[in-house]
Amino acid sequence: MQQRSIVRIGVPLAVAALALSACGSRGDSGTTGGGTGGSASKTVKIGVIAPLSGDLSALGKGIQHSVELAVKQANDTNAIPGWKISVEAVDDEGKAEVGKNGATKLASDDQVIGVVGNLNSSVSQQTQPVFSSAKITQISPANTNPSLTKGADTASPKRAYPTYFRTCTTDAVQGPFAAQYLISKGIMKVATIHDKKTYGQGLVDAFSAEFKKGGGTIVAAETINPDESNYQAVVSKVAPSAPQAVYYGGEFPQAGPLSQQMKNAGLNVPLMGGDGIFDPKYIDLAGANATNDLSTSVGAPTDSTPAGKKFLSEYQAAGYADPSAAYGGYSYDAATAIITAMKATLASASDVKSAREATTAAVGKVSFDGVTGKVAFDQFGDTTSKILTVYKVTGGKWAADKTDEFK
Ligand code: ABU
Repeated sequence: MQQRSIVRIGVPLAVAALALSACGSRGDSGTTGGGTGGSASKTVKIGVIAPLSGDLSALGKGIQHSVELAVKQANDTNAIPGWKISVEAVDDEGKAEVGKNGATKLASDDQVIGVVGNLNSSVSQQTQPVFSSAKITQISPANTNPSLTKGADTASPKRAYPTYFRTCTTDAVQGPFAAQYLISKGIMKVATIHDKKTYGQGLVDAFSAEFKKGGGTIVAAETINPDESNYQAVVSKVAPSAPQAVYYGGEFPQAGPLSQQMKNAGLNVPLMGGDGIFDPKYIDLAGANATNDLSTSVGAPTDSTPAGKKFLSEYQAAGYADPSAAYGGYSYDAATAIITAMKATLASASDVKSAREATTAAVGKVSFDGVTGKVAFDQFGDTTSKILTVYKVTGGKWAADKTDEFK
């Protein structure tokens, strides 16, 4: 038998905590402890905090199930003798306030040792202090805004929270990688548009600085309101500057319709964005004219490495209802980092809470070959990996065009 639970946090904190029991290893909604846990007598929890409902839920569920897979495998191999690991998933809806309430809920659970999440940088800005106060390790598989690790003053970087880590690289790398790619293709005039959120604005800033440094010209710089779906006004402002491409900072629910409305208005140039648009739903939303649109995403394509292929095959065999999506490998590696740390810190611990601080310290020292490559963290909590991929919409799918390490 496995413990399954789902917790959805509303504003104000309206908690619907539903505890279910189920057999088998499927985890198509809510949360699965997974695995046998051997003769475990004590329980430790890894939290997941991500959008499990709303526009970004496909990404969030990929995060949740990838953590569940890592936990199930750890329990099946009795990775931490005497302890059974279970997963507690909380829906942050991709919203800052909901995320903060969810973090508070997880932090109040004495069995939680670490969490994987959030997806959105703007949500993690609210959850970081909550987890830090509770000495709970937080590893994001998807946050790319640089300030989360290095603080707001990038000229004088200072670790923001000792409990925060991420397995994905940052927009300080992703934005310049995109700029260098466009310049290498002879695209020297670009219009930028962003959604005014932490991730989107930061990504456009990083892109623009590198693009100008490389001799390119930002011919227009506009913003959209992410709560709206009609972008005709911004397209009309950008089109007269005759850009060769539009660089968008934000996520696919807005980027897809923006691409479609650009093309329909005669602005028939590629839209390029970051990992926030790297999802099949972008192509569905953008429509037939999305061909040749571009995105970057963190790491190498998961199906391009032996470790990635193994992960995808095990994920599929586990029978989850949702794909692992853009951040599955990064989530699996984040959970593995916490489990690796727990192997040392729980061996002699009588309870979870007293092992939290040591677990954070141990996470900071992990070094292993994961699904996404070498998993290790620098002094800020950032991944040491700087590999990125440019994807191009080709034949109705995202196809990898260039994978490289950013230097
Ligand atoms: N990295 C893209 C989406 C998540 C974020 O807000 O950082």
